[in-house]
Amino acid sequence: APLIRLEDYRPSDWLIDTVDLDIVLDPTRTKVRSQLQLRPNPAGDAGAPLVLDGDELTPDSILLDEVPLDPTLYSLSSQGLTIHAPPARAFSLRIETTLDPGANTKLMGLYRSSGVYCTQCEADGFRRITYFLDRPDVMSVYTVRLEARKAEAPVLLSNGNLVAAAELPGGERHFAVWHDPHPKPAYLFALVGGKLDHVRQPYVTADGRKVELAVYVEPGKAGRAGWALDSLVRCMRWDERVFGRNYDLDVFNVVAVSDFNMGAMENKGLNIFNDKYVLADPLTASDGDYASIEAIIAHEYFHNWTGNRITCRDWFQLCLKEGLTVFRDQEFSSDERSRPVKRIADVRTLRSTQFSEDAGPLAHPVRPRAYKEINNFYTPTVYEKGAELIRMLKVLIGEEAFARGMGLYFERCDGTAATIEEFLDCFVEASGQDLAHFAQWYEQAGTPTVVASGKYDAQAKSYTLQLAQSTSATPGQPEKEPVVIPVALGLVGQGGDLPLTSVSPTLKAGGVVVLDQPSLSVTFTDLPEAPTPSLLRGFSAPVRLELDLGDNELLRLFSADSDPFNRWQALQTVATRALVRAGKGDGSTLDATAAALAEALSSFLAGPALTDPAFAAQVLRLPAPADIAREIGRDVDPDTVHGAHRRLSAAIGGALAGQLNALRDSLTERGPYSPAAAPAGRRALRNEALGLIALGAPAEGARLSLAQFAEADNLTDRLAALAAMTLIPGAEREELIARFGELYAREPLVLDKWLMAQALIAEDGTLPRVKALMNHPAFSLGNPNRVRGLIGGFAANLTQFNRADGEGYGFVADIVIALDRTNPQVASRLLGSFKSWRMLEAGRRAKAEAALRMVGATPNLSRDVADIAARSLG
Ligand code: B3K
Ligand code: ZN
Repeated sequence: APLIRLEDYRPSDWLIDTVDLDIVLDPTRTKVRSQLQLRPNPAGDAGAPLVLDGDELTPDSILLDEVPLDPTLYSLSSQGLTIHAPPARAFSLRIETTLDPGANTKLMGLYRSSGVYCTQCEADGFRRITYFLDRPDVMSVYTVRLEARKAEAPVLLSNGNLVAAAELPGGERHFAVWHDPHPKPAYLFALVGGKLDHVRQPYVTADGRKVELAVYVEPGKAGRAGWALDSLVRCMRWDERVFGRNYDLDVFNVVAVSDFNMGAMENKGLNIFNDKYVLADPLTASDGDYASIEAIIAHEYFHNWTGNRITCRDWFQLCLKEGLTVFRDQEFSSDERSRPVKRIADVRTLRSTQFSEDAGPLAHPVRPRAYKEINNFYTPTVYEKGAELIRMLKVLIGEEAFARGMGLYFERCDGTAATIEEFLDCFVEASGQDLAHFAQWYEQAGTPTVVASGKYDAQAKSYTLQLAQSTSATPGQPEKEPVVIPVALGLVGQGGDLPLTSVSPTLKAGGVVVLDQPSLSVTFTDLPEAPTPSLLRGFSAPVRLELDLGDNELLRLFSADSDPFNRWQALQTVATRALVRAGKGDGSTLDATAAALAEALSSFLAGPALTDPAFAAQVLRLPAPADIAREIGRDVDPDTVHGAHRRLSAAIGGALAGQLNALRDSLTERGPYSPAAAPAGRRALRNEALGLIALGAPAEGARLSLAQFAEADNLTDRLAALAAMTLIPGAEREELIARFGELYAREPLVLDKWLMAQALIAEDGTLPRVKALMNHPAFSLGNPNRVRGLIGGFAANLTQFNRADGEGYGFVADIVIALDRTNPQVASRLLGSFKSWRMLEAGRRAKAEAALRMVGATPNLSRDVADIAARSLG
C-alpha cells in the first residue's frame, strides 16, 4: 500500500456542492442513486481528471449532465472511477450502484446490525456506498431520500432535518426525505433504517431553537435509554454555558446498534452508537458504564462544533477534532462529577494506553506525518495525548486567553476544513504569545522524562529546583528536541503550602515553571523551612517524572499536599518504586514498603477520607502490573512483576482487612440504586476494599464476595463480587462464574464483562478457559463487542497473553488472521496488543516476534493488519 504523506497534501481539483441520494433499502440489493453537482476547485488544477473514490463498488450506470457516459471516457479500478477529461466547468453526475448490506462484515459503509440498516463512514466508508471525493476537505449539502418496506424499516433516519415522509401507493413501502443544510464531508454522512423504539425530549437551545432530541434502541429496550437522553440534555446545556455553543438543527438523533467497530460516531445530527455506550439500567450497567455513556454521549455531541462545523482539512489533522473533543468531554465529566477523581482516572488511562504506545514500535506523533491506513491512527496518542496538549495550552496561556482563543477559533474556522496551524494561530492572537515551540508537541513522538532534584539552603532560606528533560528515540525520530513543559508546582511545608517567591522569569502566575530547554534551575526565596516539592500538580504535562524524594517525603506529600492529584500520585510513586525493584527480581524492600503503605492508608481511611470516597478508592488502588512492566521497560518478566504486585496487595490487604471490613460496613448503601457520582464513589471504595481483602484474607474475601453477590441490587456490586472471586481459585469461584453466566444468559453486554473477567484471570488455566468460552452460545467472532470482551480481555492479561511458552501469542495471532478475513479493523486493533513486545525478556520476546512474523507473512492481509504487523516489527 502507498504511503500517504502530510507534505503531499493538495487541494481537490474538484468540489461537490450538492449531493442528492435516493437509497432504496433491501437486505441484499440496496439501490443507491446519487446525483452530484460538481465544479472545478479554483484552488486546484483546471482540466484535471476527476478521480472518484470507490471501494468494492461497480456502477450500474453513469450519466454526465443527464447523458450516459461513453465507456471510453472513464475507467474503473479497485480504488474507484476516473473520468479522464471532464468538462472544465460545473456539471452533474448521476451514478447508480447496488449494494449488499447483509454481506458487509467489515462494518464500514452500509451494513446491517441485528436487522437494522446503518452506516459507518469515518474515515473512508462513504466510498463503499457510492463513488465520491471521499476526503474531509470536500464539503457538500446533502439531501437524502430513503425508501424501504414498512415492515422491515418503519424508522428511516438520515442527517439534518426531516422534510418529507409518506407511504407509497399500495401501503407496503414508505419513504422519508432528509435535508442537511450544513455542508459536510462525506465521513459525516449516515443513515439508519429499521425497527427501533425510542425515547425523546424537546429541548430549547440558549439561542431559542426548538430541537427534538431522541434516542433510538432495539425494540423493548427503551427503558434503558433514559440515562443517555438525560446525559445529552446536560451536555448540551454545558456546551452553551462553558463554550457558548448552541445546537444548529431541528432534531438530534442518537441510535444504538449492537455491531459497531468502535464506541460511537458523530454523524451530523444522527450519532450512531455502539449500544454498550447507550443502554443502561441498574442491573445491566455498572457505575463505570453510566459514566462512560455520559462521557461518550457528550463527546459525540461536542463534535458538532469541534469536528463537524469545523472539520479537518485532511486526516493528518485528526487530533484537531479528536484531541480537542476529548478535552471537552473530560471537562464536562469533571464538572458533572469530581474533578480530581476524573483527572486521576484520565491519567491512569493515559499512562496505560498512551505511554505504552509511545514506548513501543507503534509510537507516532499526535499529528502523524505519514500513514498507510488511517484507521490505524485512531489511537490513544491522537485522542488522549491530543487532549493533554490542549490542557497544557490552557495552562501555558491562562484561562482567559484560552477562552478568547476558542472563541476566535469557532468564529474564524466555522464552516471550514481546518489545520492545527489555523487552530494554534487563534491562540497566538488571543494570548500574544509565540507558540512555535509549543507546536513541537504535535510533531514529536515519545513521552519526555523530567528529572527533578532540589536543594534547600538553610542559611539563605532558599530552595533551588533543578529540572531536566529528555525523550528517547521513537521509530523514524532518532533525535529529539526539548519541548515546552508546563510544570505546575507547589512547595509544601509542615503547615501546608509555602509561598512561591522567585525572581526567575520561568516562574509564571499560578505556580507554573515552564521547562522549555534541556534543563533549568529556579530558586525560591523566603523559605523558613526545607520544603517538599510537589511537582506536576494536576498532571500539568504528559511526561514521566523522576524525583529525588525519599519515601518519607512522598508520604508527607500524601498527607499534606493541597493538590489532590499529587496526594494520590505520592502514594502511587512509593508503590511503583518498590514494585519496579521487586519486578526486576529484588523483592527485599517490598515488605517494608507494604508496611509503610498500610500504615499511611490506615490513618488516611481513619481520617476524613470518607468525605470523598471516590478519591479514597483511587488511593487504595495500586498501579497495575502493566504499569510496572512499562516502568521497568526492558527484559521484563511478567510473572515476576505480577508476583510482586500480588505480594504487595496481599500484604496491604492482610494488614488492613479488619479496618477495610468495617469501612465497607459503614459505606453500605440504603435505598434504591442511583448512578450519581456520590453513591457510585461509595460503591467504588467498598469494592476496592473488597479486592484487597480477597488477596489479603482470601477466606474472608470469598465470604464477603458471595454475600455481596447474593444481596446486590445493581450490576456494579455483582461485578465487583465476581472480580474479587476470580482472584480466589476454587470451586466457589467456578460456581459463582456459572451462576453469573446463567443470570445474564440473555444480556450480551453483561456477558462481555463476564467473559472479560474470566479472560483476565492470572492463572495458567486461563488460555484453555478462553478457548472453551469461544464455544459459548453467546460468543461470536462476528460481533466486535464479544471479541473485545473475551479475546481483548485475554490480550490484556499480562501473565497469560505473555505465557512463557508463547501459546498466548499464537492464540491471539491465529484469531487476528481469522478475523482479518471478515473485519480488518477489529483484527488490526487486536494485533495492537503486541505493541509492548520489545520490552519483554528474551524468551518471550522471540516468541512474540515469531507470532508477529507469522501474521505478517499471511497472504492477502488487509491493509489494516499488514500495516500494524509491519510497524510492530519495524
Ligand atoms: N470519530 C469517531 C471515530 C471514527 C473511527 C474510524 N475508524 C468517533 C469519535 O472519536 O468520536
Ligand atoms: Zn471523537
